[in-house]
Amino acid sequence: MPRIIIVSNRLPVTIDRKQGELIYYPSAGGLATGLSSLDQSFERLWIGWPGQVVENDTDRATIVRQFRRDGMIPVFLSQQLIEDFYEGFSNKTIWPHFHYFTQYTSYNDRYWEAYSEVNRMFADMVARVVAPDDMVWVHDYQLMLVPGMLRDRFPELSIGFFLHIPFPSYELFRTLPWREEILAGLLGADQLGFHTFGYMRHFLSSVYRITGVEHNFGKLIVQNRMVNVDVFPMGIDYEKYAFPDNQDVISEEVRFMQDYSKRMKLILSIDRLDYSKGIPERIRAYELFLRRHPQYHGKVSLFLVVVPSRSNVDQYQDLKVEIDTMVGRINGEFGTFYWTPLRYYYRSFPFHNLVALYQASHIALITPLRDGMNLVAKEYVASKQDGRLGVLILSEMAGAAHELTESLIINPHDANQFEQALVRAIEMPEEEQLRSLGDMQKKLRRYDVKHWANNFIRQQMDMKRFQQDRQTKLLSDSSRQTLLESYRASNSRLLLLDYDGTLVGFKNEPSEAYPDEELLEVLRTLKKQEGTMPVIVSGRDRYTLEAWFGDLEIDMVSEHGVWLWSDRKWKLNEGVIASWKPAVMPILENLVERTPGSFIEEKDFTLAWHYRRIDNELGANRVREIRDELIYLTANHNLQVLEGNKVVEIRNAGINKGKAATRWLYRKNWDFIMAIGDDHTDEDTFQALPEQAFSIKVGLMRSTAKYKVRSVEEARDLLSALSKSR
Ligand code: GDG
Repeated sequence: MPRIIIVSNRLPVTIDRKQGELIYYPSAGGLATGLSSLDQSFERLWIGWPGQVVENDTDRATIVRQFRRDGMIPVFLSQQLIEDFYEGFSNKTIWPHFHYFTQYTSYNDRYWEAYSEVNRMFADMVARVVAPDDMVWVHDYQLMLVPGMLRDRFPELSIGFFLHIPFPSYELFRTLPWREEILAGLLGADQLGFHTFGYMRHFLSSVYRITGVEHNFGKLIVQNRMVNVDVFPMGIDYEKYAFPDNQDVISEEVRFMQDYSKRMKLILSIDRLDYSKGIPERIRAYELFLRRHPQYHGKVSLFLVVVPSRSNVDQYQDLKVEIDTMVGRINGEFGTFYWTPLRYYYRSFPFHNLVALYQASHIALITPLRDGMNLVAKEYVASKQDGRLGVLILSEMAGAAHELTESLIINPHDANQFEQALVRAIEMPEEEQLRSLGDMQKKLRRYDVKHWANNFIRQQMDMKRFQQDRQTKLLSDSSRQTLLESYRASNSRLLLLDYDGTLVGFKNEPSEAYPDEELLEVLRTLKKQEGTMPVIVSGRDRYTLEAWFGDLEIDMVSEHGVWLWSDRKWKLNEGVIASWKPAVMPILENLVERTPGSFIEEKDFTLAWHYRRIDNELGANRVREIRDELIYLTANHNLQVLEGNKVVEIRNAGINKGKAATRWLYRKNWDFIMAIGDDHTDEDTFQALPEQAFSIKVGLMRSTAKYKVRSVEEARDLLSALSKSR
């Protein structure tokens, strides 16, 4: 039976001790609900920290046994590791940094070591239980190294990762001393998910700038493995908030508040104590509102719920003092014997009371300075059933703002806009409130947490299948054997060999990619074999090819087929002209003027603009810029514009490697033909081959070739085997 192994910092349970006895309560958070709705044919296993330090071996054994029954496996952490890994690196380094609070980022090697150690412990636990067909789904910023650690040990394992907090812009991410390690950890996954397109974009840009790996529509090739990066906005358990059961368990206190809401416009604010949530900014905006609008005094009240969190971290203690002081000041200044403008609760509420608060409040103020998604905003909207009214004022800095577009969206730093939104919310006509709520509810119902979890898992499964499909073309040991035998058994053999990216790897400077002695020796040996004809089919200029291979006396194609070299002479292909060059050259020169690091390569009948040493995005923008101009010119001169790997080439139409290859293909009745190449210009060669030929693509990208090899090394290895097989 296929299994999903969830790996998250916390298990969905709370452990407690009553009269010395260990007890635990399952806590159904959003993630647990989403997962429980997955196709029942999946078995589930959850690995995580149980939320308590447990030192005693007997207690540990009891917990392991009890948890096992519910499909959970605890990872026990010592007090020191919790301080350094959880409170330290996770909450004093990654959390502030990824939420743009770099002034709070702690750069501490001990924290980093603990972070690596705990990630290793989680990866070890997965390794102990995982089976080859399992899918692993790792969650959040505390465990970013786990995918990479698992990949090192299980090259074929299906691994997903979801980040619940923002991924910061490259400019911020780059300042972390551990940036390479973090990216390497994350890129161990087959699929990476983010709440918004913005976070995904930041991630892809960081990957490109730091590791040099480029993406194509969110797909990356990392060490010959394809990785899918996509947006999966997390939803809520809609039914649970829209139609809560057991409403009679609501406390007296909340009942009082429900009555209160009949006399007063209630404004609800609810968050964990966290500087990212913008609580002081919110209170300040409320103060401004009270100051500017005395007409609302006695008619509104802000219920400020702050849920205790991370109280061991200094900044959280400071924040608490700041909030306490502000609340005291406002109530002292504006409050009357009959009216408290701000009611402040520093604690959490049981679920049913929370929903009752959502239902009763007229306005919700959800205005974080940064927030990955923010589920409270979604829960508030969902709770407004049966004609209940409500207005959501939502920060544009929360991931949820991308979906809840019918709310009043504000910039939490702009106190004036904030204050105006409050007035608008108080005065908003009922029909408008109902319309906005209805529109948002439709989206929340459809894209709920079950949809989120199913969608992530389904795409992860598709990704695995896709990777396997690509692997099916890989030259297996037995196909390689067949190829070698067929080579040995034949008398006339044609080898069409691309050069750059096939026989040698790419270099920043094209002239540095010269052939090494080992390669020259293989080519020499092949050439000497009776009946073997190696031909180099390249896009390079003829002077370079002649200088490098002229002495070997092997045939060559240069400039993708403009020149053909046989019997120590170059022959020009018919119909090519160079009279168009003066018209195109100034366009490319202008580009070089404006783009330091790019350069023009002039061949006899081709002009190429190379941008491999400059920022890829800038290069791509420049290409877009000149495309129109070039298309106009090329139509008049019968030219073609080809966009290659960080190069744009302009040359005569009708010239390509496939056409050039036919000159050799039909020269003889070959009984063995093999073509090998790495980029799309080689596809023309592959397509020109007869059915029985062996076509081989270097790399895993899509190709019409019959077989693929993973790398230049594998391609050379094959060629070397051919050279030794006769
Ligand atoms: C991270 C990201 C992202 C809150 N107070 C009480 C209470 N809650 C529940 C809410 C909600 C959850 O806690 C809070 O979720 P958020 O999404 O708002 O925020 P984080 O905990 O910071 O979560 C965040 C999320 O991951 C998911 O990916 O949205 O951006 O920071 O469900 O209902 N529940 C109860 N009493 C309370 O007093 N019972």
